[in-house]
Amino acid sequence: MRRIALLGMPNTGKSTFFNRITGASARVGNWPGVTIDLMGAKILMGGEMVEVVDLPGIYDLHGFSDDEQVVRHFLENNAIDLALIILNSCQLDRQLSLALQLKQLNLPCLLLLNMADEAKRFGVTVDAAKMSEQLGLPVMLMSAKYGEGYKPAFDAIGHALRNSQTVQPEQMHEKLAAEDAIEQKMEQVLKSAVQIPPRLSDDLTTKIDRVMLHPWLGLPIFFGVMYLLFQAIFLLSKPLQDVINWALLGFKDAALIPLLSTAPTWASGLLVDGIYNGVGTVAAFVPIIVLFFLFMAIVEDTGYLSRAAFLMDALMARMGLDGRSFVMLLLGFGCNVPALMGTRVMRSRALRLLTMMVIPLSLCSARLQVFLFLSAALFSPKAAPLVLFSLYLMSFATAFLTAIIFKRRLVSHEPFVLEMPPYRFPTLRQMVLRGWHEVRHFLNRASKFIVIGVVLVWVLTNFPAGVAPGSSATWAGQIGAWMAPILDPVGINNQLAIALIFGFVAKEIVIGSLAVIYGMEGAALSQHMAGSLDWVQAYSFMLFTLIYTPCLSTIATLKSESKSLRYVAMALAWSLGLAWVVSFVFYQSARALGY
Ligand SMILES: Nc1nc2c(ncn2[C@@H]2O[C@H](COP(=O)(O)OP(=O)(O)OP(=O)(O)O)[C@@H](O)[C@H]2O)c(=O)[nH]1
Ligand SMILES: [Mg+2]
Repeated sequence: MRRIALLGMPNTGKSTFFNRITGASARVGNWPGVTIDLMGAKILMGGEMVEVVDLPGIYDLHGFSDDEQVVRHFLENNAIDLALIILNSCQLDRQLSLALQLKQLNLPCLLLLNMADEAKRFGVTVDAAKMSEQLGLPVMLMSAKYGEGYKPAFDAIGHALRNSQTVQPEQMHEKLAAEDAIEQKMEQVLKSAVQIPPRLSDDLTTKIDRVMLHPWLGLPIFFGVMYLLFQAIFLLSKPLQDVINWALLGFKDAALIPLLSTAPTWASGLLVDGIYNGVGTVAAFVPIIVLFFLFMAIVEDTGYLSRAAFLMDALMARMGLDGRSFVMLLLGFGCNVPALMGTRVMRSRALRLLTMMVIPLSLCSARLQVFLFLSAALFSPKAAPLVLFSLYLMSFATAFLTAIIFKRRLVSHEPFVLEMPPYRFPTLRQMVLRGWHEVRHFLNRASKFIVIGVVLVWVLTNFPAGVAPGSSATWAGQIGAWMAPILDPVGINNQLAIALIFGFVAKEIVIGSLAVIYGMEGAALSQHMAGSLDWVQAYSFMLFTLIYTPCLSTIATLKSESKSLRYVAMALAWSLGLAWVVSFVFYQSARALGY
């Protein structure tokens, strides 16, 4: 099969183009370093199957950050039929050198000058024909996001592919010591084919940034924006969640229970009390998770995250981190795994390790489900949002504390140069792709972890045979009793202890397993929990859930990204210890105060 590789600097629209040409839903965002790993997809082109590979952005072919290594490793191990070099038309003066470097690899190349729409807006003009003539490569001007010039570019790719010959890795070579020649060539091409005004006329970005990056107002505005965002998410998702709960309950009563009336008790118990209640309780949170990711995607795609990095950089530096670490913490609110992988753009290993140490404390959307559920069950509608807010604060507080404690061991001297991309606005198409991606991600996790988790919980709470389900004689009860000496002092009872064990695998299972343990779901489960726990216990449990350990996927990612078992063990031991101490202090103080 023939292969096309997408190469270029970060944030030039490679993934946007990849999504357009393959119909995939690769992550797109308006800051450098969104793609951190390769992603391939197959398409039919001129009657044959072609693999298109999206790669992380690179500044230089000889760069040494982990995402640049990914690209080098790819080039060293794969035959390529066509290199699509994607450049930002507005930054040709900085980016053309990479194209010339790549051309020296002796790969068949095609140059795509992306963001033609912005070039027009900012007053940059490019003569693609002249550039093509000078470089001896096909050059196409287009806009991957809005589709202008896409069709001719697509045809040109087909044409180039038909005329190209596969290049094996060992055939790629580069005449080194050609830096000067590259500079000269670049000057020449720029002079004859590109006109860049002395100042790019992006009034909009300048105007918005005058407010958003204001020395005093910047941070308050940032937190205000985040606050409104969360309010909007909760407001919009509540009715959706109610509809799902209603439908799930309706289906159970009208179809599932009658259908299983003749089945043996254990089978209907496993199917209804185990799988259906467990997965259903988790599924009710899908709308909020999807909305959450959509809103995050908007923030990401506008370029506001780069501003957040800028605003927080000085504060983060005091904790041994930098502005990018803060952005990764924010991304961790969605899911810790991509946030951990996003640290690949950092060149200093110490900085990377320190950032990866704090990311697992970021309150991810799976933990959010647990907190939404418990705060709605145990607190008044007025108090519940405050409870959630306090947990977000705790998430930051514990992350910062962790950084302060570990910064002496992990000292970095990497200077941080931040690029401020212009503001861009996501299109509906991009939003739909992103939303769909998250739904699929949930279904994937549901089928893997959540079903297995709730089935195991059901087994633990119903066996050995003959004991009363959920009683202290079950295996779950025995495990709970065994853990009691550690968890009693923090107010976590036996049932909650079982949920915590499974939360180790995936946090979604926590509420799923509570549904199974108590044998009910939805409103009935909330009411029951409200009757059997008081708010001090619930809050202590939430604190513990927030801090004690990230999920199994996060731990696996920590291991694969750090390549150090010792580091992972240290991160785990630290968070477990911290969780216990924080919950203990809270629980005992609250009790001492008479709550
Ligand atoms: N105005 C405009 N914006 C674009 C265009 N193509 C992509 N973008 C935006 O540019 C930003 C970067 O796009 P990505 O596709 O994530 O860029 P990338 O090259 O994959 O970036 P990395 O993965 O970080 O290397 C996003 O905000 C896109 O929406 C375009 O043709 N015009
Ligand atoms: Mg990308």
